[in-house]
Amino acid sequence: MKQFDTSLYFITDSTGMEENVFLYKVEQALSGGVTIMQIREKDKSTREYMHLAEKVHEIAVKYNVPLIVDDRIDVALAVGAEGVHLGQSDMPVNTARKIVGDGMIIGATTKTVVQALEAVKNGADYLGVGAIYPTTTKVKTVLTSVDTLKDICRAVNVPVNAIGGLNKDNCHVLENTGISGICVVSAIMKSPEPKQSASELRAISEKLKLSV
Ligand code: TZP
Ligand code: MG
Repeated sequence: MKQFDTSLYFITDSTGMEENVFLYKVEQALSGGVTIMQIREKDKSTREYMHLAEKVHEIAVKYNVPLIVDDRIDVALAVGAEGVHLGQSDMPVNTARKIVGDGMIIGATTKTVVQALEAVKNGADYLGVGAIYPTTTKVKTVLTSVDTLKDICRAVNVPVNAIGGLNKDNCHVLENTGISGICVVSAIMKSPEPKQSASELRAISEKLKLSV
């Protein structure tokens, strides 16, 4: 059985950052209480993506935090990451499952109950649902209502995380939704104090989970 905790799911974005600054932020975030992490790179070559994923994985292992690779099963397998995250335009979850086997975590982005049920039937271990709020992070997405988020949480038996524009001041809308955690990019990545932000967000997420 795969064990992972999605309470505070941190997604990285190295855009415009020197590698050492990026890696320092990642380590700070982990030391602040991130429970699961995703490396998400949209503009890197395969070689560059692998290089960064290897570095990030080395740090994540020290904190015993699983690393999920966005979009790329090949990169995830190559660096020995714990999982892969797939959107609606990426490789279908059932195909990915055949390739990676049962041991690897597969996450899926879903925006409707139909998509959520399909992803879980096909072998997804957790779902990301959003965007709950408009986001400044580079992504093709539309807003998902909190009601839809609730419906998805009720419909599936895997962890469901909310994503999109979330920060410490606006997570209260997620009370009583049934989520297992929150996903954030900029609330940690763009914070001048990533460790403190991660620690605050972790506490907020733990409290939200108790509101179910
Ligand atoms: N999918 C939906 S919103 C989003 C992704 C990857 C980006 C979330 O970034 P932020 O900075 O936490 O709003
Ligand atoms: Mg994707």
